[in-house]
Amino acid sequence: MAYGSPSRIEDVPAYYADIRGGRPIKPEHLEDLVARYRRLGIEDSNPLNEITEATRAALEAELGLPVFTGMRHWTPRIADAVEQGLAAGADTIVGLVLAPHYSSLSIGKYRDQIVEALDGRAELRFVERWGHEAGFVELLAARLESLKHKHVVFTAHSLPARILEEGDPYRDELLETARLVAERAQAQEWTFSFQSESPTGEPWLGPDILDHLNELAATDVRDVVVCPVGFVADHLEIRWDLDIEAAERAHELGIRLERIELPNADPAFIQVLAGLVRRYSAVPSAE
Ligand code: FEC
Repeated sequence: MAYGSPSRIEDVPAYYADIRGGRPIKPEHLEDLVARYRRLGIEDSNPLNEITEATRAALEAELGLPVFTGMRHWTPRIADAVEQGLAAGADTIVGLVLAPHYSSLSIGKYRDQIVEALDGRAELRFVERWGHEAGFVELLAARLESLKHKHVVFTAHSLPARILEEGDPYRDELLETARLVAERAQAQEWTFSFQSESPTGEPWLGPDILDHLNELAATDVRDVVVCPVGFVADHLEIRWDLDIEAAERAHELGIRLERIELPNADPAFIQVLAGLVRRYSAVPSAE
């Protein structure tokens, strides 16, 4: 399961409406979103969804089992993937989200969609979290290897701050992945910040990467490498929020900013995903 991205530029309003779940959208927010997708070159096709398809195809080839893609906010929907799986004769379905850390507002929402779509018609083995998997930590650490002398900023998507009062494990899980990767890569100096806050009118988890760059500049940090730990592919939040917005802020502040390559459909990442599916398929009641 993946977040999903609009297929073409004219799909952006419907996609945004799906994300908002019926709540109103300010016209200026929609215009801004269309402009961001346009600047990333999404007109008649979307390379961001192609990465998800490449990941699906590589995982299917590695496992020798049918693998279907279901998007949380676009097509094919999670319900479509469930129907395809059932039509292929599945009596057990492993639900795996292409996002590593659990939050009730993230992985919990994917789970709600797959449980509802399945409606008890097959056994579901749902992977709730995988951000501390050794192979994932190793993959990110390897990408930091040649950059570890710089100040490392680990990032992940922000969420409304109220989740902390609800006891949500999201922030703790992210910090633990950051700590594990930093330790494995022997990073000398590292911090964590959130990114991609949405204009919903309530406080979100911080610090935001843009504010954090200001803080780093004030303490004379000049070489920064960003290591996103809460995303696995090059999509809008990476290619806009980091590669354009954060890069512009860093430039203004005199900071040299780089980021690691995301896992995308890298064979080493496919091995991590395949290992999870094998484990969850083999064990009657998943961890
Ligand atoms: O590349 C693409 O086209 C899709 C990029 C994309 C990813 C992504 C991942 C996450 N989101 C998460 C939470 C929220 C919450 C809201 C929210 C809003 C948006 C909007 C866009 C968007 N998100 Fe997203 N998210 C991506 C794209 N996200 C576009 C709406 C416009 C905007 O904010 O700029 C607020 C919803 C609301 O309005 O109520 C909450 C989380 C993740 C990481 C986990 C995952 O991938 O599932 C958490 C990729």
